[in-house]
Amino acid sequence: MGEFKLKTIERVKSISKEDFIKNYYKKQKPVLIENLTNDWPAKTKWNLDYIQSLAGDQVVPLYNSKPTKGTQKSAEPVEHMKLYEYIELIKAGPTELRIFFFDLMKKMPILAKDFTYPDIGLKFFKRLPVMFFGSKDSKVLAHYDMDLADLMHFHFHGKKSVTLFSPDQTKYLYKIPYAVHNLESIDMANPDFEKYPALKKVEGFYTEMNHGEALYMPSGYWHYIEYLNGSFSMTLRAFTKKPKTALRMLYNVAFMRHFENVMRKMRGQKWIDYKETLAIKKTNKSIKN
Ligand SMILES: O=C(O)CCC(=O)C(=O)O
Repeated sequence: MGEFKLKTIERVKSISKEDFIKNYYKKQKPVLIENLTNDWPAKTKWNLDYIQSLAGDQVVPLYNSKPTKGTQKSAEPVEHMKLYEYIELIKAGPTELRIFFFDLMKKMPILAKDFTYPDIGLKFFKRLPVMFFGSKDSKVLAHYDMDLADLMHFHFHGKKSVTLFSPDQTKYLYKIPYAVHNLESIDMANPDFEKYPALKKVEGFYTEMNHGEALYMPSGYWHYIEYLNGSFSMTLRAFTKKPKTALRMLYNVAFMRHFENVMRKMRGQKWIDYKETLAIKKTNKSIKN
């Protein structure tokens, strides 16, 4: 067992557009901005009670942090629950169950009145603000977003820890082919360097997010997240302007994820096992070279 080499993510109180572009966006370097939401109504309004007051009867899919098996799709909910009841659950304490990619404009559009898109030099895609919920014991498996967007991630109500790895660390992370996550048997909180020797080489970034704080996660960055108590987040995304990245995004979204689901349907667990063996072989080879 061991610990990753992690640097603390730079933290600023506020930032100008010029500073953000020059020192973080252009360098594709993460930064945590404490006061980016200071002029948002959300900063004072958004908490679990408020979301609960808007929940009505809506039912939400819930995810845990276990890998999906056999012929299941790569991300499948483990159960469904009324949002109101789910929020009661995360208020009460530890649970693995998370809400993932809750489409704010479709499911709770009234929340769009409570925030504005920061004028920071990113061209945000305004149709897709998404929300995430969890509690102590909720873990988000290490992954990067397949649309390779630059992400501005905001946290509310409580606290969570975020570990990031830049795309150049992918070669050491035992990435699974045709997927955007790594080997799910790896405990990212307590990596086993004997079993997975390439992980010793991994370097990353770490921070803890509090209510109202914003974290810039550059395009293609891996994120591993642990909720430290009942809380929720929102991600705003800006698609890449770089042609090469745009092509990769298209491949991921238009081909890869469908191919993966077809292969799972056809070959089930055999396909998953085959890809895991390949990930181990390829990654271990990369440290020998
Ligand atoms: O914090 C979470 O629950 C997941 C966040 C995430 O994966 C994202 O913003 O892309």
